[in-house]
Amino acid sequence: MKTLIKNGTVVNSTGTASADVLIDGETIAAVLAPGSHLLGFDIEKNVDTVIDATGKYVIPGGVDAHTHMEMPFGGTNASDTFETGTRAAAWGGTTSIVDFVVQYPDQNVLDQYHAWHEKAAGNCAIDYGFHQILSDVQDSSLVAMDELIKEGVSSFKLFMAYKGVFLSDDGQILRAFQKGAQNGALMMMHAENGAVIDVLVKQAIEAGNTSPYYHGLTRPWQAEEEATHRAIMIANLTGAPLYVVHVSAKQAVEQIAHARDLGQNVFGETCPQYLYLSLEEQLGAPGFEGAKWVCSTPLRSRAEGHQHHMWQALRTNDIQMVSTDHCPFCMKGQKDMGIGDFSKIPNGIGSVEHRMDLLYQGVVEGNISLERWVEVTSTTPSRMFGMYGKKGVIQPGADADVVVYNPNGHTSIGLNKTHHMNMDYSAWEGFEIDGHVDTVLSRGKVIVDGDEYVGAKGDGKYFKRGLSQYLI
Ligand code: DUC
Ligand code: ZN
Ligand code: ZN
Ligand code: ZN
Repeated sequence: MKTLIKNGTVVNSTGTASADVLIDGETIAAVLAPGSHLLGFDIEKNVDTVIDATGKYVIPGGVDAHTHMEMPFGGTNASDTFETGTRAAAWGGTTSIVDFVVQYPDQNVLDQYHAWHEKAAGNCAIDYGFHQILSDVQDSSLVAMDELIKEGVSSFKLFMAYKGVFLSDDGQILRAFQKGAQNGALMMMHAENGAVIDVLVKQAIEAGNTSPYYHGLTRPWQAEEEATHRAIMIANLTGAPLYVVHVSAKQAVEQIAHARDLGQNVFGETCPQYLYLSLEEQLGAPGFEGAKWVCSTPLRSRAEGHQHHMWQALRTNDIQMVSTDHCPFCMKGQKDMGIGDFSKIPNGIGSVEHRMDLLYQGVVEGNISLERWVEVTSTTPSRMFGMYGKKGVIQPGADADVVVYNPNGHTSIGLNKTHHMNMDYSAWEGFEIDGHVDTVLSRGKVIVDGDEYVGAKGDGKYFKRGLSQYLI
């Protein structure tokens, strides 16, 4: 099967050019001057399919490196399965995810890894890889880290919050980081001071402050800044590379920027919710509606300027990339467990479908360049997590994961508009995007054509990742 995407504007993180993209089977075979003939050979007459991308961008498919499909969490399961979540991702122009295998305390790391394969295999619309969450760092976990790297799991997430669920103490973090420094794994950190948060939460509930808004107030930026700093210091001490997930506070950004200025391998990820949404808007939501945006780290105050600062950090590379932390829950039957006690609201927002569009709106509004859009949503995630060459770039030899994006199209986001995630609300209701995902190819196969999903479950395959290709 040969496909020619002709007359488009190919956008890579390194630059933009008018070019045709020739796909042979699952792979990009050539990027050519528009209308070129190869050695007198008329390409267009010799392909099976021609996609006309006149006036459109041709970009590498999105790589969302932070998802939680069907994760057991907060007394329930994240509402998207690998099937529904990866299909929604495809609709939105994301062609790879890296999901988190969870080890809860007392669970065996490798058993969990195999269990995640069972959930995902044969169900995904797009390619997927795994990170491993370690909730209980013991000798066996450290041995498992070596084993998992051989399986293509080259990044490990630890938590400084969620006591009894995920929390590691600083000694455990040190040991895991020592292992990462030794075997080359990228260490990922949920950086919030859990002990401080737990007391603030208890005090708020006892004082009768039970509404969703208090979720944010009891997870203050100081708890994020302090934990980010502590993680950076433990990484510095051990020599492990560090990737801080879901950075929301501008003070945490400053910690990361400072460490980077000193030459340390420290990286930061933010999410669309920390660029667009705020604590004030959550406060303004009537009744229990604020639960829709309960996630951790929490939404931050717009008056304090976190969102503005985050866009800036994304431009200057103080923050390297944008993932979703896609962790969807329905209001009915899930989020509503926290009526009367915000601490019982399952933490998470669903965005896997909208990340490419939301960040493209950042291009339209002058917050990032076109090339930076591709870089933070596709190229850097691919390099960061050892997928570059195959994912995150339009070049010969890469997997033909390609999105034709129409800058003259429009996307209205909302529950009864574009919404394919398995949720009974949209955290992004009413967002209007001055662009549209027109066509999505996953390894050469068209899986989204216009507004129709034309792929099949099981199209997506496990991606065995290498070590990070982003280290200094
Ligand atoms: N934050 C969330 O919002 N959900 C899942 C776990 C996390 O760290
Ligand atoms: Zn987290
Ligand atoms: Zn997460
Ligand atoms: Zn559409």
